[in-house]
Amino acid sequence: MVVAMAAGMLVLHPAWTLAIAGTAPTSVLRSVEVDTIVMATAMSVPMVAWMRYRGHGWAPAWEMSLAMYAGFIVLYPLHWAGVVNDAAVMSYGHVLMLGFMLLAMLLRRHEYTTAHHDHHRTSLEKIRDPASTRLSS
Ligand SMILES: [Cu+2]
Repeated sequence: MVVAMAAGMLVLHPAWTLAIAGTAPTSVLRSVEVDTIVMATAMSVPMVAWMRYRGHGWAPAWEMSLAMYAGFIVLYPLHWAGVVNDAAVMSYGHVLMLGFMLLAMLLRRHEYTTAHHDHHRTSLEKIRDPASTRLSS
């Protein structure tokens, strides 16, 4: 999951930087708010795709995306108050993001501790063949 996030960060975010290259330095598109929202989106899109591919439902995928945005958004008030600068919002936001992701995982411990293969199996299959639940990965 983190690999998918990093891939989005390394590919999609630079694409955005390139896209706004022609805008004025004072453009709202260059504000740290827009920049971090784009960053969170760039990291969420491949992450959601990866989670869906691994059999997670939409709800945990949205929660995980929310965690990406939340890390940055909670810093905006501090930024507006002049406590933290643009770079700090971007870097601390990534750290907080991981914290929120951990929280999202703890709230759905079962979802994330069960073998991935298990999401694809029906309850009936698990009842018929409970041993393989632990052995599959
Ligand atoms: Cu990032």
